[in-house]
Parts: sequence; C-alpha cells; structure tokens
Amino acid sequence: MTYYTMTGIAGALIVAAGFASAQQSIVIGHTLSADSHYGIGADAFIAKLEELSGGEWTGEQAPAGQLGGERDMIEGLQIGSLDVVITSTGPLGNFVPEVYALDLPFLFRDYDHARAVLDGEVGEELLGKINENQLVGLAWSENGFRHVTNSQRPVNTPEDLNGLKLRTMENRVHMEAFSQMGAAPTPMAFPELFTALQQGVVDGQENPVTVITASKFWEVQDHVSLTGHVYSPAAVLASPIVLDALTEEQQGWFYEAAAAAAEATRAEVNRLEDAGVALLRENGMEVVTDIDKAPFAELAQPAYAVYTDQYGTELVERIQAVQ
Ligand code: EAX
Repeated sequence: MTYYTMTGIAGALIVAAGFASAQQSIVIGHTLSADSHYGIGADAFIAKLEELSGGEWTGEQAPAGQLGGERDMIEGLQIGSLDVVITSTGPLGNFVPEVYALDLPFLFRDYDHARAVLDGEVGEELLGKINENQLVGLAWSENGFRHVTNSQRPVNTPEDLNGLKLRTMENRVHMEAFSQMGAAPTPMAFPELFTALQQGVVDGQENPVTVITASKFWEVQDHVSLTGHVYSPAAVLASPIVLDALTEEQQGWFYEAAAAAAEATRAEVNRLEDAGVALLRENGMEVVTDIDKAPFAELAQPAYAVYTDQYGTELVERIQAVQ
C-alpha cells in the first residue's frame, strides 16, 4: 500500500516536472524564402503557438525546400517525419483528388471570391477531405493568382505560348490547361526550378507575384504577363501522427496558430499585389499588364474535364455560385 502510494506520488512528480520543463519544438516546412509570404505565415504560426502555450512550445522554419519539394513534404506529414507544412495545392490533388477543383483555370473571379470560398462551406468540406487522407488540414492560406514568366518573348495572346517549354507544378489540371493553351508543360518540383530556368532546361514558369519576387526570378526571366490563369491557394497542413499525440487543448493551439499564419500570409499577398508590378519592373522585368483573358480561358476549358469526368460538376458549380 505504502509502496504504491510512494510510486504514485513520485511518478506524478516526475511527470509534472517533465511537462514543466519539456519545451516542445516544431518544424514548419515550405518551399519559399524565410521572408516570403509563407515565411511570414510560418513566423506568425510560431509566435501564436508560443503565446498560447505560455512559452512551452516553440518552432522554427525549414524554408526554401530544405526538406524537399511540396510533394515530398506532404508525404513527410503522412509518415510523421514533419510537423507542419505550408504548401500550394499544386501536388495536393494527388493525395486528395477533390482539391483539384480549386486548381481549375479561370475559376475564381478575384481574391474576394477565392477567400469567400475557402473561408466558407466549400473550404471547410475540403479540409475535411484532407483529413481523410492521413493529413490534417489546419487552415486555408494563400499563394495568389498565377502569372506566366519566360525568357523568350512577351506573352500577349495564347499564340505567344506556342511551343514554350513551361515548368508547371506536378498537377494534372494545370498540365492539361497549358497543353490546351499551346505551351509544352514540364512538371517539376519547385526546389529544382531556379536552376532549370537558369540553365534553360525550361523557358518559363508560372507563379504569383509573391513567389516571383520571393524567388528573385528576375535574375533568370525577362518577361512576365499578368495572365492570372489560376488562383493558387495554400494549405497549412499538420501530421496526424504529431497531432494525435497531443491533448485537445494543444491541438486547439495548432488550429489557432494556423489561422494566424493564414491571416499574416494574406496580408503580405495584399501588399505585394499592390507593390508587386513596380517591384518586378524595378528589377528589370518587362511586365505585360493588359491581357485579354478570354481566349486563354476558352482554350483552357477542356482542363475542367480532368476533374469533372471523374468527380462531377457539383463542387465546381458551388464554387462558381459563391458571391
Ligand atoms: O507554393 O511549386 C510552385 O510553383 C508553388 O507555387 C511554390 O512551391 C509555392
């Protein structure tokens, strides 16, 4: 009797001491620079987590694809080798097919539309789908509307894309859209992209102003056209293996931290949407801002079938209907 009581008390003391002293640390992986919109989001995540946990939890960024491309990092979450990842939806459809519905070209009218969809019922449902695939969807964040850059010529019309070797994300919808628009799409993980542009393995790529500036693509690309051909969401994802080991309160901190990350990231996207074009020009890029999107949209339309043939049109129509 005495023996058990002693052990119990000693055990409790050891556990209590363990909790009090054990500072937990997480790693947040992403492909961009530490001062990019993702980096700013990761810092906001860590600050919020530290605040909510009273300093017991902290974290650090693993930026610039240090831990691999987005596909690799998503796999890392599934096996528990990574804690949190901020990623575009580019490769996410390979894990969660419904997410492809967000990657359709010329689907979102503007930032307000995209954010209303992701913050509403559709966004909530898609986070639920993510959770069915050995991942945890903590929050929707943002990458931005994507634009075409290249080293060859200004792109004004779809004809200007003809034969252009264009790196795309590893995303079947995007590849089909660019094939239909006349380019030669080459899927590639982001960490390989800068060198591929530099060495002329590909002529161009497409990414939001946020990514073009954070990655200094002006060093290897002369032209940018504000095609805005697709809206690129970002997802703040966690490993279910990491999250399941936490208390409900601690899990709540992760969700709140992800919301803070999304807010900080969107604020930086807003800032660069205003300042971005001037920044690109200052750094020597020739920017085509006045583009008639209709012929691009018309050519890209068959890419919808990559998703709708298998999953139907319901989700797409619901996204279009959001005001
Ligand atoms: O998520 O791969 C891409 O082009 C993405 O936009 C980039 O990794 C940021």
